Amino acid sequence: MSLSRLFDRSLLGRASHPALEFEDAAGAVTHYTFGDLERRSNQLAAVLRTRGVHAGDRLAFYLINQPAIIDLWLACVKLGVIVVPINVLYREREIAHIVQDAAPVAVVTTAAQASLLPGGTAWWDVAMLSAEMLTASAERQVVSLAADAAAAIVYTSGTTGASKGAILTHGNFAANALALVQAWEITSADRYLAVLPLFHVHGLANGVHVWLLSGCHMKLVERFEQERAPGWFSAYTPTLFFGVPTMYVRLLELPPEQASGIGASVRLFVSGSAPLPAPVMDAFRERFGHVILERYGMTETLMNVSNPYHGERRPGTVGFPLPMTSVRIVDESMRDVADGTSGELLVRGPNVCRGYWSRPDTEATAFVEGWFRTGDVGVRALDGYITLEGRRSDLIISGGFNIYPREIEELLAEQPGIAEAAVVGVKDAARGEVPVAYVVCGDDVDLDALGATVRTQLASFKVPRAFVRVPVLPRTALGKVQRHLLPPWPAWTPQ
Ligand code: MLC
Ligand code: AMP
Repeated sequence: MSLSRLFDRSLLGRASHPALEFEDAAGAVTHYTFGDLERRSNQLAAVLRTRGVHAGDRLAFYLINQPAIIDLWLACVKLGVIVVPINVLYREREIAHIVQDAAPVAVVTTAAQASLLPGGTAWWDVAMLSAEMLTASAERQVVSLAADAAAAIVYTSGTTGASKGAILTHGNFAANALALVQAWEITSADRYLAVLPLFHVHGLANGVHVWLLSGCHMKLVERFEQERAPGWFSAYTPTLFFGVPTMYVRLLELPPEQASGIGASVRLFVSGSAPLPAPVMDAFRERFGHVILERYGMTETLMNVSNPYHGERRPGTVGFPLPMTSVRIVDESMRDVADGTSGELLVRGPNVCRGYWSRPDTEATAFVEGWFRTGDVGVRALDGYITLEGRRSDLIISGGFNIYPREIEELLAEQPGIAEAAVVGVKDAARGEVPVAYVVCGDDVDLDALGATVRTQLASFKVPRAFVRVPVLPRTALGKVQRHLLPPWPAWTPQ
């Protein structure tokens, strides 16, 4: 069962239909039919075969949104090659871990971005691949695969500081796409405005896959830009928009007449990847005339729970389990709690990843009797609506991007003069949360210089908003840092 068979109803069945338009940062637009995408992916598959890439090999990409990612994804799906997306905001330290762990044949990137890869990383220029494709055979070859064959390894920040690669199978992606198309009533008549990065499952597994499965039309842009968004909405008139809460916060800054104009063309706005504050949902309904549909997912499980398409989309909740997905809420002893009582969410279904790449140790703790431990804490109301209340870990989500404090703390502790550090998430109106670092160091350590150093080594969203000098970190008798006892920021100023 190759995912590619699921996409055939569009790639083959709707070959002559317009499929994709891509607008680059300069505003130039290119158009593709489904037939074009079918041909291009066959040609790229031929190029990859010539370069010795086979089923089961890993191939990474480190690219800003562009059609080449679609070509690459489809070519790899057809060949059974395992794709490893790398966040384009990651820097050498973060990429080194992924490249070392997944051991891809190469990283597909641009000549400019290649300078950010760790020394010695094998990389292929996306422009060269595209040029080679033009003269390659367009003959279709689809490798026959089992549903549990890996299609992608997607790295997700791990509690240990180093991220882990969730192995997502052809079956996982297929189940997710089928569930969403059914639940959100997506058809070939839809027009999807794709602003989410394609290196995360929100943009890839939800966005790209519902487009390819339903055969609707997609407008892809390099990234969400607040200033350009009104123009995209008015010129493209999408019916479908998927975003993270930060994007909705940014859209609320538009003047009311622009907001109601945007609302007029759209059928469905979906939010996920981070909590959507109820006031944002209320303000959006007032300004755009739409009740945003909030859903809940994870890299490891794809989508789990969604508010209903028909019926009440209840603010502050994520709704009901999606078709084929089961959810339990359990206490510390893994016993089911009663409705109305908080507990950890466990998930089971064809959407849940096979495990972590080369990490049998973490698999043992991630699954309990076949149920995946999400680490998210929530409660189910008597009428079934699930509300997420927090997380068991220290995960910070900023603009929909995940940050594990431990990774930043380890980097800070490596810097000269820093004895130790603790990173916490503080509330931010636009991004949900932002990291703030508390560092134990003498007055001779220049905190501005420290910030500049961190900026060169971590993705920009992980760079602490502020560095606060403290004499000591508050700890429990067992030595665990008590983050809640750290002086509040920004009210507190260093002595
Ligand atoms: C931000 N930047 C990007 C980028 N997003 N660069 C390339 N691609 C992107 N998608 C860069 C900017 O160029 C800038 O760089 C810096 O980051 C800050 O950008 P900003 O626009 O000022 O930030 P902000 O207004 O906060 O908006 C950021 C955002 C972004 C909301 C557009 O955070 C975003 O795209 N978030 C989506 C995250 C996502 O897809 N998560 C899904 C995870 S899957 P510089 O150099 O100028 O600093 C998951 C499962 C699930 O969680 O349930 O979905
Ligand atoms: P990631 O590892 O990037 O896939 O992030 C997954 C995490 O994002 C989940 O474990 C949740 O903590 C969080 N998340 C996703 N959707 C929502 C949502 N609608 N509300 C609150 N948190 C969410």
